[in-house]
Amino acid sequence: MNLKKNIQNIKKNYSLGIIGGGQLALMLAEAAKNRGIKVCVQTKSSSDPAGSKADCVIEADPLKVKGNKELIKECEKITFENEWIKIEKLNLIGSKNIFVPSLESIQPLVDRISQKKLIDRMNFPSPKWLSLKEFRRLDDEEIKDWHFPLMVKSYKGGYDGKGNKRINNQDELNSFALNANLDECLIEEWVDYKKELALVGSRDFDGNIRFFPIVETYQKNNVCDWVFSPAEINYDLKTFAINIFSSIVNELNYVGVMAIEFFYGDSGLLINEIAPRTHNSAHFSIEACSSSQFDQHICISSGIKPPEINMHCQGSLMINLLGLKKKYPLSIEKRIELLSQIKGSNLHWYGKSEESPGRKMAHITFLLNENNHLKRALKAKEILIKVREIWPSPNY
Ligand code: AIR
Repeated sequence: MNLKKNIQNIKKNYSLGIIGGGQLALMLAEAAKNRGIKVCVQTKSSSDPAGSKADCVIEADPLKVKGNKELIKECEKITFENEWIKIEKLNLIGSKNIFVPSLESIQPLVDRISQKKLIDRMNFPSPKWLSLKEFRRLDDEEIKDWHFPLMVKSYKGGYDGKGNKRINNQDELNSFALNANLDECLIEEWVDYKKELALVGSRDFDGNIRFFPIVETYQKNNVCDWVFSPAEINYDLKTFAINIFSSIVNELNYVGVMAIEFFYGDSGLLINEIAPRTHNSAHFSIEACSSSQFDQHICISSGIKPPEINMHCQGSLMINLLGLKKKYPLSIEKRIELLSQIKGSNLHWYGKSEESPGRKMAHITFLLNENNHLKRALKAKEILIKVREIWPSPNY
């Protein structure tokens, strides 16, 4: 497939189409603009975040084939900003070679069960799991290997902890199972990890893999609260994570940006989740790196060789700004004004029309120039306190 030729010789109106129009599509569209690449976005409304930066908006539900077909008509290549897609329907459209990453390569990643099966097949460590149906059939002997608390997760659509539930005892499990669709849930062992880590990288059409620094992420109520980069980890751990990433993208012949979230603790490194897209844990790369995750994905999906990735500062702190309750005393305008006054702040406002508790409304990044981890961690703590005085994490 000669993508380079496509880009120089564009026959359609837009180089790239993006299915979905949230904040990830917004930041992809911004990166495309920086490179003079024209993008068209398929999203429900042109007032969705990406609508303001895209060169064209197809106002259609991203899951509807009619809109997908229109997008395909307009764009040389099509990419995704999230994995809530109906691959079976896209497969039927008959323009398979237009998708980057390919439908085949994301197929095993779009639902949790097929992801887990892939991880198991490759013998990579991850929390023990069973489908809820299988779990309910365990006999008295088999169930002894499982201990409460347990985690139930829905197969699909589970992002930011949506569809996850901690189950503390047998009664809770029984009442959960009564109301749940057993075919749509899995049970996972509870992991007492010390840290959460994430690795985001890209793979281009020639098979070259590039990485952002491994980061430490911190979640509150299952949603990412802040991301500190680089994580303080030893060489072996870093190499293991990089090996896992490379093996997975190579196995799938995956092209584009991918993210892997890990737990790290007494059981070592465990894969938590794989996201076939740009990811919250690499937003810091917009300011901190020579090429951001969005730039990498835009380049690769429109057939341009992506630049190498270098971090041009010692570290960074990215803080998510999640929607608060209506009665929060500071207006959004005031919060933005105060946050922008903090020295070194880089605020990214997503332009969502409605603030609801926990919704990702914006993020703010600070570069850290202290020359050792401890000093950076102290500085990050200081910044986090300042930011949270203005815009706290929601307590639902
Ligand atoms: N997203 C995709 N997967 C995980 C996340 N957070 C981003 C995408 C999507 C947006 O979140 O950009 O469009 C949806 O945000 P919301 O606030 O409408 O739920």
